[in-house]
Amino acid sequence: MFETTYDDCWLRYDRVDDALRPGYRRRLTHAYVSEGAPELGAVRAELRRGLEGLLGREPHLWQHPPRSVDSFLAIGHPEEMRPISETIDVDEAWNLADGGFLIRTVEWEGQECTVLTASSDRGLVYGTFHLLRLVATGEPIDDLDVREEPANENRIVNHWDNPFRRSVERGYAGQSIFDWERLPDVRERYFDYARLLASVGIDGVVPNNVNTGIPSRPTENDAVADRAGWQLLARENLEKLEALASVFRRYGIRIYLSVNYAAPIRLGGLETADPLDPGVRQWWKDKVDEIYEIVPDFGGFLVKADSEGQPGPYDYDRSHAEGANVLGEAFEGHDGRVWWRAFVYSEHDDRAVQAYEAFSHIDGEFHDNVTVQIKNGPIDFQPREPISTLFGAMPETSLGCELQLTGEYTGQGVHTASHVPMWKEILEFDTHGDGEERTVKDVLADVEGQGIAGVGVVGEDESWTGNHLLQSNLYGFGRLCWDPDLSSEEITREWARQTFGGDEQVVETVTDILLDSWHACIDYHTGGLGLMHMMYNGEEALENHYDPAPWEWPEYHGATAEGIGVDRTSSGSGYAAQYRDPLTELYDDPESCPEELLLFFHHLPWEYELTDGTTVIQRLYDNLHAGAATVDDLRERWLDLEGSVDERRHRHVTARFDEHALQAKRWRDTLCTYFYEKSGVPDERGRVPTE
Ligand code: GCV
Repeated sequence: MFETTYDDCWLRYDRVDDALRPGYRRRLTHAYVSEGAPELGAVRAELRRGLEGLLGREPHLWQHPPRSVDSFLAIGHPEEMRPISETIDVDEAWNLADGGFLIRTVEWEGQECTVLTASSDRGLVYGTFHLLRLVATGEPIDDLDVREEPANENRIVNHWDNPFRRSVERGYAGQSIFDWERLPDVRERYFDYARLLASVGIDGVVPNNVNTGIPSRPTENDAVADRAGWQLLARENLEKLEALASVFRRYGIRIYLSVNYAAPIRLGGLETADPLDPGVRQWWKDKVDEIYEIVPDFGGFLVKADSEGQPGPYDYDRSHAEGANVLGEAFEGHDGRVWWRAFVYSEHDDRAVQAYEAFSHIDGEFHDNVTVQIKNGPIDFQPREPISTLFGAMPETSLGCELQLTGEYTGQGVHTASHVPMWKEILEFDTHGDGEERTVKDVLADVEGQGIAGVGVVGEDESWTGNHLLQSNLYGFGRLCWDPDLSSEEITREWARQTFGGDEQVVETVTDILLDSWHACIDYHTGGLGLMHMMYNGEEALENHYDPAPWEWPEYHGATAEGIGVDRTSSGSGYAAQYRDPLTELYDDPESCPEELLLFFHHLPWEYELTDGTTVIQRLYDNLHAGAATVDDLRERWLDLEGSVDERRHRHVTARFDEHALQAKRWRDTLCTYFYEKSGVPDERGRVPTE
């Protein structure tokens, strides 16, 4: 089948330095790998590919311990192979969490041996990628004592891809890679995508959009509007799903589906989708049983209900717990889970308070196999938001955190904006859940069935992500889900080293560009004081959110002639009161509210003085200018790498930076002009907007 060409991303496996090669070769040229599960096939294939690239020589793969060599690698389950069972603590290995692995340097019968073992097949895959990463980043492997377990039980990418139509909602990297028309024929690209995901520990993929009603073609004609996401539950499509699952399964990744809450009506021909109706319950149960007959390791459902036009339990006057539980019950007896999104609006005027209103009072009412999936902030993936109050409000529920890898509001695949530092800030945020220190990452880690979901970023584009530098968001997402204690810098360096090779100046420059990019993005998109949602929406609403248009949604920034910001304190919209103490107090008072969120929580006079004596309006001007200036600087730093980065990728990223720099100025000038027109207060530094 015809395949477009595409990048290897961080799995380039470029040849390691001459000086290091002999040491690695000695340890890794001979590999004794167990057989059996499909994942072991993936392990062997990756070793061949990776070591050939890195060391210039394919490894010899053995079915028994190689006797005539000094040193070898052994990969398998604890009791399967003597070099492993006789050198490591078998119980320790079996007790590792699903996906965890050990890599140790041992001596066995006079030979040096690097053993890699795990309690699950996917653990062996992750361990193999880990070992290859050590080599690719030039780390020593002579005396390994690695013990890794994923911090989050579920690590899932949610694609907003519209099946058959192959468009991607909020996707900026070309068409969907998933070709439902041709499935069950599988594409090479599925394997490579699975490799990328598994290499950073991702274990689940939802291949279709949560908006399941988007028809296959933009048409009013019902006859051809019959192939939308909700139809993937139909038997003929489940067979296609199994073909996809069979590829991802090799890498320990499970496939899920976004489903439509009205499926019993649309697909099953019932008259209702009321969750308390016995016929509806039975329909979901039968459907789930049918799925498992076809896809034995099916992961579960993702549901967007009662949100932005999607059907849901409110249609029948039922709560979200009642709505989700009928699906949860259908999964009883199967190893699957329902991911129920909390992205739900309510009647309240302020969108920020709405999800909490819909969900906090039903904490503890969800079935064991339902996870409530909460967006990181209360609005919608803005460059910076306060953390959703729901993370501190549902201790009795399995929670999932939903992050966005794609850049709907952060430059849409054009702007270089690393989300990794933003995610770190989110995961480290202290919710004060039980009146004690409880960061979001602790809240997540404490309950069974928890996890992190990320809205996907890849498409048919050669770079996968629309911009080579944004591959780092996919990489960083996986790495942080696995280990939220890694620093943004460690993750970004690791990625840059594997993606751009060992030239230290390139690695350092790329790392610094990415680490500085998020703050720049906040500054020129928002002014850095907690404003947000000032983008253009327009006619083609679903495809926009790129250009600045602060006049479109005045309720989000609250600018008047007197002041700016939205009163979300306890006496305002009440959002601050949804936090646990002492956060409510902290945000309620403009004196203690962190400056970066000040105007999210407070409506203040334009000339309100900040701690250093600068006024609000002046700080907005300054930050907007600083953001755009930083983008110019990031672009310059990238241009300096000409000749050190291959021409193809250098040209591609340069073109993105050219547009990024223009667009950052457009945001700066539009917002400065708008704030000036509203406030009448000129920039004391005399900078005049050009637009
Ligand atoms: C998938 C925002 C986005 C929509 C998205 C929605 C959601 O409204 O703009 O494109 O729909 O969030 O998360 O469900």
